[in-house]
Amino acid sequence: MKLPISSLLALSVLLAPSALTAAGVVNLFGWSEYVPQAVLDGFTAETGIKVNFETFASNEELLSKLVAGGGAYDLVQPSDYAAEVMIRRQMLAPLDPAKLPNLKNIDPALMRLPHDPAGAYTVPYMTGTVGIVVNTGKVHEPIRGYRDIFQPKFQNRLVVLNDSRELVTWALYAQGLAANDVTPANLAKVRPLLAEWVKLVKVFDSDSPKTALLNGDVDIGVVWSGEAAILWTQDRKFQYVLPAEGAHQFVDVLAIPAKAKNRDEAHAFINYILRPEVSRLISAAFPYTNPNLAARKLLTPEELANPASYPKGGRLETFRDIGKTATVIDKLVTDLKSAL
Ligand code: N2P
Repeated sequence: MKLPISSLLALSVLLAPSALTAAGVVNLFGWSEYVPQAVLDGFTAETGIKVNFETFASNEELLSKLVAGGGAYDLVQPSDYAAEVMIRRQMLAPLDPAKLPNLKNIDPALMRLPHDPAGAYTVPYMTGTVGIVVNTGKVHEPIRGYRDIFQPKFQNRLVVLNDSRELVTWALYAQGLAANDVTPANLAKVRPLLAEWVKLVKVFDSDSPKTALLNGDVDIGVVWSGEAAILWTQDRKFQYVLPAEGAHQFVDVLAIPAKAKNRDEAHAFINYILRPEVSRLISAAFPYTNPNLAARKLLTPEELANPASYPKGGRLETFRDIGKTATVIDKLVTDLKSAL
């Protein structure tokens, strides 16, 4: 039997659902509020590859799950310093550049950073900062840094990230120290300060700290820049401030665990999100700093003018792998919180 081309095409459309199931799966472990559902759906619609998506709210949560051997993930989304830990512990598979032609879109300045000097294991997803967001409708005094907000007058008016390393970093900065100066002596120094700070906080939330600000439950936050950027799009009264003492800058990446089974699918996903028109959708939903220069060209002037997404100036530092001290920091903050 000879079929015309048109009916063959029709037939392939009819067969598509079974072709979809045959096309495989990718198990993604990523940050909450960071990967738009539309992007996952778009990838599946085009490739037939199903995405199983699980989320975490801190690098330490990601690391402890993977170190314990949990989760059969094909793709993970650590920040720079957590990727550094995973590379050191041989927990990541080298990427195949031949399967990532869209990598050319990434800002070269964000490749081969200290966490992955050879650029062999990681692809930048989004970058951002951690800063202060102020509801200027409620707070009229000038806010420049951590010392201005962690004050008794703002007790119960603060939301901060539920993240031990972040909290300790802000206290280090407030004492004139650097983000990675986590010596036992410096931790002893920040402990009394942090003990006071945690008493002032109303909400600890890393997933969606914007919510408490939007609801008017609190007036000041120390949050991921993308959260502050969303608030600014909702209402210009939410102003973003990079703390004068210093601020954390992160480069969040995609990487493939060494034990991943579906490596081709994982590469296909990475290459998909590196497309400018896909990457711009990520920016539209979660307006962090987009490292994809081709995607940046597609952003609107308003998106590029968002002061939280594309801040100017600032004394910025990235985190480094601090080895076992990470556990010490976690215990310190957990102890202070449980004393509340
Ligand atoms: C997304 C948080 C991502 C930024 N909710 C933290 N590196």
